Amino acid sequence: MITLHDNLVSGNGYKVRLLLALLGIEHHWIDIDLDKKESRTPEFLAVNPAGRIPVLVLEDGTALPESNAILNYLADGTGWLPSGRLDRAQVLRWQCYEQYEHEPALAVVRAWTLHPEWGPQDPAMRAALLAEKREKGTAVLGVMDEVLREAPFFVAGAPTIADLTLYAYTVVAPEGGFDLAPFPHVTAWLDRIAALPGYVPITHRPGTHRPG
Ligand SMILES: N[C@@H](CCC(=O)N[C@@H](CS)C(=O)NCC(=O)O)C(=O)O
Repeated sequence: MITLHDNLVSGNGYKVRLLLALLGIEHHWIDIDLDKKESRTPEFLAVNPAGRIPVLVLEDGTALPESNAILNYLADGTGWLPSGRLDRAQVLRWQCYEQYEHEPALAVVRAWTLHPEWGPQDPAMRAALLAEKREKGTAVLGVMDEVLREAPFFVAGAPTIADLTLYAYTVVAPEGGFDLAPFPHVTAWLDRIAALPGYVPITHRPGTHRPG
């Protein structure tokens, strides 16, 4: 059986948890306690030298880190990854956008809000970085709202892993102080995702397995 190394607070992990639930794929789930730095132990670094969750470990022991790579692996051959060349490129486009523009703003502001001990501790530097990330995050939400004004989902008019990639840290953006009310097309899209059969919220805890 496949195994997901993960943590419930992680939106990157949530992307994968959500797709596993939507596809109904049975899996082991291992909770990696980030506060206890379990992602940096020698044992975990042997699984992912980058020291990050999520990591999917396949039946043959191959470890696949990076949330969006895992989504592509799991979605291959399903409706969550379109078969057309251009549609697949559009999925990749939104996954690149998420990693470069969306996650570094929305996810980082949330992480530093939930965990004041994370990020730079110099008050002036922290305030300046947070202000910059809030501005960028608000701009990203504006881009998403414009796209969703014209289409119900990001690619090919149907839900794909592009949506799950963008959904995970958008739905929890208010935990970082982002107001979603000015983005009605984004909030309507969040509702459409939450209505999908098999949907689970970020707080849903799969059966937990501790190593050893
Ligand atoms: N680009 C990676 C980012 C993964 C990532 O940032 N993981 C965080 C949790 S969301 C983590 O493992 N942090 C613990 C650490 O860095 O030790 C992905 O999309 O999976």
